[in-house]
Amino acid sequence: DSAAPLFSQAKKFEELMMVYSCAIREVRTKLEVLNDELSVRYNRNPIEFIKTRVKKPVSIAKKLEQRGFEVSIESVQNNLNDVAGVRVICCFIDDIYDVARWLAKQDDIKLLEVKDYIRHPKPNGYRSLHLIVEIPVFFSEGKKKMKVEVQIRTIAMDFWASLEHQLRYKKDLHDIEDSEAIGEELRQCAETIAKTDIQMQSIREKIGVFTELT
Ligand code: 0O2
Repeated sequence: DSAAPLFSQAKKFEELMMVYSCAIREVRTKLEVLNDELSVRYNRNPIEFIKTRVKKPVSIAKKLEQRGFEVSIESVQNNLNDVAGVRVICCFIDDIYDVARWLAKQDDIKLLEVKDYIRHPKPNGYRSLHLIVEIPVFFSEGKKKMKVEVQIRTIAMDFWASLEHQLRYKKDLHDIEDSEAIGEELRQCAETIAKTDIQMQSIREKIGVFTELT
């Protein structure tokens, strides 16, 4: 019986994670519907692929602690925006803004926040468009409004971010010699990739595909 409060907390946490994972499914479906419609109507596929994840309990606790918040179930919902994460990989830069606009204008979606790391890249070179949206999820006892972080990027931006993430997690860049030079090299790679993205976009415009659709 002394374990009862612990079990009850564990059950509540499991339920919260289930709700986040349902919210992810709702957003994913909306994006897939958009892509299917555009594919059939205009032979256009702005979304190359979608990755989703629910943040792991250890990462949730770490982020709350780092930010000075209490580590509790209520605190997760109140203080974290990225427990539910959807990553949308697009072909061209313009696709990113189109997808963001199409998603945000759906009337059951509330756009809470936009961080444009494409127009304003992070100092390390990171690029992506981040949206925090709120979406209702319907259950037997009513609906719950859940926050989902949607990261939208090109294939090229995803290539850089995935490798940089891997390198950063393998070893903390601050702990190694030449960390500044390595950071600068990574930033240069991001610049090169960004130039290529712009070039690909301009090639698409020259060929004239999809430009009639805005
Ligand atoms: P993981 O493992 O991807 O979940 P917020 O409280 O949400 O406003 P936060 O969390 O700093 O503040 O938000 P931000 O900077 O908009 O986005 C955080 C997420 O974006 C990260 O999640 C990464 O997924 C991605 N991201 C941001 N900066 C970088 C970067 O420099 N490199 C890479 N590879 N990804 C980045 P997490 O929780 O850090 O990690």
